[in-house]
Amino acid sequence: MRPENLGPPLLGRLPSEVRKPAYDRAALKPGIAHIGVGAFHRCHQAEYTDDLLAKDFDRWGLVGINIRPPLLGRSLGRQDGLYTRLIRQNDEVEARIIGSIVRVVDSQESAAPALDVLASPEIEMVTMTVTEKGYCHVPSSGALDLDHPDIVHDLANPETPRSVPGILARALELRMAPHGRPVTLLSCDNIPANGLILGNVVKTFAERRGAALADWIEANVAFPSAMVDRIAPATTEADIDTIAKRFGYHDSAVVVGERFRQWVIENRFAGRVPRWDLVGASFVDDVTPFEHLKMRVLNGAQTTLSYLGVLGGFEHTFETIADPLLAGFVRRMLTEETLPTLHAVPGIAPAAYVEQSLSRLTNTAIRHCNHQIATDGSQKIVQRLLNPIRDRLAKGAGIRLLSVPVAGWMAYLIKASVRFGRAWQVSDPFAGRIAEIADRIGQDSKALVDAILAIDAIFDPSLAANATFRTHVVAGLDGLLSSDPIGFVGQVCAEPTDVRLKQPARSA
Ligand code: CS2
Repeated sequence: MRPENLGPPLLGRLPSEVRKPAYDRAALKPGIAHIGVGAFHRCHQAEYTDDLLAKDFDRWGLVGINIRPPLLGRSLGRQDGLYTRLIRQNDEVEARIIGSIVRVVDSQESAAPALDVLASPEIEMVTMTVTEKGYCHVPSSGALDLDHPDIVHDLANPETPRSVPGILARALELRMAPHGRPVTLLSCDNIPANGLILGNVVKTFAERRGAALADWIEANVAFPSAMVDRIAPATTEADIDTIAKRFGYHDSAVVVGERFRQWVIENRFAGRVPRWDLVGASFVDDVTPFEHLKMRVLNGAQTTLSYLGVLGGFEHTFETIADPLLAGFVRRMLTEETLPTLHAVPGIAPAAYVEQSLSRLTNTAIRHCNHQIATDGSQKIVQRLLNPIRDRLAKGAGIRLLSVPVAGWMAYLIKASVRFGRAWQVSDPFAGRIAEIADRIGQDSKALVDAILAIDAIFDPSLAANATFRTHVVAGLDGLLSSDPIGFVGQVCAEPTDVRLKQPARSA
């Protein structure tokens, strides 16, 4: 028999080891809207908000909105917004019910339900985790992609938008006339200068709707940048089973994360602000050094391990990093090539941060699939790999190690093509384009790299033209498409540092 569903009636009967909301949920008022209620949001912003409510500071309730699948009504909605947040650290398990989400809104079929919430005067903070591609920007430049099919649609039909920039611009238009209350739009995605990018795509869209809206946004809307961090993979059936077996109830919205969490938010707000800084978040003047550190080190390691891991036959991050050769590679890449590109970060010693990040990835209870991290690589490699590569090239420093995962991303998509035997299924906005290149060109690494580097939405033309970069990526792709990709990584590791740091003699 299926155990009882989680919901308000069950709260008083849960095992004592499961922590419950320490505040009166009935007293909460919607004040924050979040777009993109996935595992990460449930494990991060919603938990910080739950902490804040437990401190009895204000009555901020969260309204969770999904504009893409999955439906929220079927899981969180049926549980009145309640769900379990499990912290798993190897053998340790810590369960807590989060109560900060007071309402969920499914807006996949039409933007209207989302617009109702976002335009309402009681909402003063809108946070979002809509994935990198949700911003409809050109990854290499940050500009709004005016050729994006959803943007083309939304500019033609601004009252029935389907893209994030279109929905936000429409919501702001609906706020402007009736009540004009200011609002903060806070991006929580892993894109560099995420507040700037969000502000840029929304304002570019709004300008096309007229000067009045653009001017109102300029005066009343804030777009702070933020760095968010916690590893929280997509929920699996096994996680739902864990709750049933260990605690005796059914929770289809459970989320599993590591203990580590971090949230650094630029101190640039409009309207009232939830005091997340009272519960562990930091409000700072400049997020840039924090976001570079996190995206280049932690995310850079994850991306590297995901591609090398899939090519080497590993399923999860923790299994990939358990391979001494791959662990050695990623540590050297981060220490020798990535770290020198970082600026001082207040209170964080970079070398210790590398070790802490690598150690987080060894957590055997966090079953983060390599294919999940490998998803949408075209939207991730700029900030995780290409930006540090560009910084190093500008100083004449070596990039051989950082070039390997760039080739890894290419190999991952190439091997998904028909010509390369459809090794696995992939999801990336550029997957079709790269499969077409692979099908056309076949095994010639240099020709493959030439064609892929010509995609200027990912590779800015000056980087693509750099002979050192091209040479290393061609060598990397040759090695990773060979029958022994991990052997190739071993060869790269076996070469002494001074050789790696030399400029290659050959040019492409
Ligand atoms: C991961 C991130 O899937 C991915 O791209 O690299 O979700 C990562 O786990 C988070 O950024 C950690 O904070």
